[in-house]
Amino acid sequence: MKKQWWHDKTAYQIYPKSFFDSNGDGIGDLPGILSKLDYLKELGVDILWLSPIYQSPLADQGYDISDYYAIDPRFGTMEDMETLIAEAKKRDMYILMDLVVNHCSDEHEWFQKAIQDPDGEYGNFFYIEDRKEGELPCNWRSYFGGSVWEPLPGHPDKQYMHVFHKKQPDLNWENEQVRQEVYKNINWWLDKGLGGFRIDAIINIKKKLPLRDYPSDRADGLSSLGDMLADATGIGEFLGEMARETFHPHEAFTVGEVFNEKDEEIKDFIGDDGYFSSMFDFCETSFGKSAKGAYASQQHLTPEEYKACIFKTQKRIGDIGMISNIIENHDEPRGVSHYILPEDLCDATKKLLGGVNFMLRGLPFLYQGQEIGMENTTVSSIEEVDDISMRNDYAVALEAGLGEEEALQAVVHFSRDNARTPMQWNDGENAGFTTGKPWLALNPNYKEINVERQLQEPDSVFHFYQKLIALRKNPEYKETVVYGECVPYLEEVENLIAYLRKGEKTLLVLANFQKEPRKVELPGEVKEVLIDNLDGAVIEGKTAELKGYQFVVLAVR
Ligand code: TEU
Ligand code: CA
Repeated sequence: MKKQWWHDKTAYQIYPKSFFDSNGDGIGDLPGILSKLDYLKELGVDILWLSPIYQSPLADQGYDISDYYAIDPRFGTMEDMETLIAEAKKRDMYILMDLVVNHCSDEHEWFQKAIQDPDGEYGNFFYIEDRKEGELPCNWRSYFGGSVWEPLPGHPDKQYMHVFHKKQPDLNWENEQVRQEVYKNINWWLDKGLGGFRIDAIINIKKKLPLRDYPSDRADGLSSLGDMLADATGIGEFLGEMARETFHPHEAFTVGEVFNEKDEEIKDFIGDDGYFSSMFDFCETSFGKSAKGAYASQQHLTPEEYKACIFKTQKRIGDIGMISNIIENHDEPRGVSHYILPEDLCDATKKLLGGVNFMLRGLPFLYQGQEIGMENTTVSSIEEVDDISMRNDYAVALEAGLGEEEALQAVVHFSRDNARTPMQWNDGENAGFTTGKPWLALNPNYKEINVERQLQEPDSVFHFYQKLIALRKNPEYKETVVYGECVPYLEEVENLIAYLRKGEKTLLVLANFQKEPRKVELPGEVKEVLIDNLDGAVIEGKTAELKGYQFVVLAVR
């Protein structure tokens, strides 16, 4: 694997709408992010991924872009964005934007022109089919529920495709002109000094054509998109072209939202000359999800299930490239509420989970609030829910025969609002997020869990993450933490997650994922305890005595 400038960095995802509101309108914004740059620097992160801030009707919270060259006024101005890039640079930090080009907004000029003249130039920017209402061109189901087909406004005999919401029409990547427009926009942003992009929903850009039905997997007669996407070969031609024309000449850092890649494709995606620099590991986020819907999906992973997922990915990736590791993002439950069983949830396990994930080989991505251990929120009625995905999950649960309360409880764990509640800065009004009315209700636990308090407490979750990040930058251990091989250790021992990192030095990561203490045989003599979530690890010769939920990183000989 060739070394790259970003390998030793730590990344952090910001969900701008919920990060910090500078002007009291209840919506987080770019000046808000700017005012928190020093906080992020203190934590130690280097790369900041901003979820979309482009002009958008916010039908899917900015993942529906109506102008790729404009900042939505709710988030700020182009000048604010330029200032943020410049101020980040001064602090040796890099800004990533979200590249959302599988689809645009139905309010984008291209789609408006397509509506005016579906047979003209812009009609071919989208997938538009001649078909009467009630007759579907094919039976694909959208990710947010219902058919991917929707009547084209003003044309009762035509329908357009949207694999997400109907306000997110899919762009036709088979059309060379669409691809050139996308590349032009990417280069325009990179020329402004952007560090790179997180690339949204990218596996959807290649459709299996000609259109045809796939076997239906629910009572609605529709088929989920998985089979079609697995059939649609040739995405590499688009991605290779995009990389050559944009990312590679700029040495941009890119991280793809890639699902279901085959083993033999890993090299093409993130190998030395891959389409992207990195991609996220979704092995554990997809674990236990049911084809029937969220209501039938598994709500927590046991330590054994979590362990199996992380090692599966580590083995698949090996030295081919650098995967990006997460415990959560803006689409997922809070990691601490998903990968820790409710009876085990406490500061010690939050640190343990964070530590296990962070020390894996790969680029660690933190999500805002993770550094203080933010948890899933509480919801008492569907009316309180903003997330369009959760609203659909709820409808699917009702259709499956669940009662209203039962349906709510069955899907709320997966609500995307869990990760989108405003950042908890202090224990004051609205957790210090806004002086106005927050766009989404805060998690009521902000009185206990907030940044101000954790900055004061030396053993807080915040300071634990700060130590992990500092270890990744420590000149003595950096090479091993960044490049060292990840070798599972005592893999079959239940509720123990342990692995070695073997580089110039050897590190041993031990996580006792149970409340009972245990003894662990060590592979060598311990030189130093580098990280300890409980302080006071007992090492006697070649044995470590771990307390319940203890997590340690040991330098071993
Ligand atoms: O998500 C893409 C995606 O494929 C889904 O699996 C995602 O988990 C979805 O939220 C299901 O609940 C990306 C973005 O991360 C997401 O926020 C957007 O809604 C989506 O693309 C459309 O742009
Ligand atoms: Ca604001």
